[in-house]
Amino acid sequence: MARTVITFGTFDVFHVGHLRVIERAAALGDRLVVGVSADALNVAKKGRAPVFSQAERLAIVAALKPVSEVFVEESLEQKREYIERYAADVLVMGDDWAGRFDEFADICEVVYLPRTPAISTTALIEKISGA
Ligand code: C2G
Repeated sequence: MARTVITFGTFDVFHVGHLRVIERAAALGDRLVVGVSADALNVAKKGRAPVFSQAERLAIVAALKPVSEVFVEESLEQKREYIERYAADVLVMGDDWAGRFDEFADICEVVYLPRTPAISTTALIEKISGA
């Protein structure tokens, strides 16, 4: 049976760290589904809107070869619902989230992948703005 992998993220100012985690997540199964966080979720949780809108971020992630399907992640609290809706066998997150999603180990495998070092959206924004 096909193995479905699910992952979540904002993927703002898309960079190679995002690409690598998506490639490694896809390699763990046959089909990768990606939840892209809503603009409203970012405003509520991080106190700022992403540089690129959710429609733009969704379009970028959906166009990637390893990605089978994308959806808008409306709330961090709906993970269990999303895992069930997409019948995910594996939940993948970068290890900045290590341990945070262990509660879903009853319905899927939970895997934390090492982050790509030395690159982040925040660092890129600072570099571009000359800070
Ligand atoms: N990532 C990575 N290496 C980097 C930067 C990011 O592997 N240098 C990974 C993160 O660990 C995450 C994914 O890329 O798995 C997306 O990162 P963000 O866009 O920062 O997503 P985040 O805001 O952490 O997700 O339910 C979670 C939310 O959607 C928030």
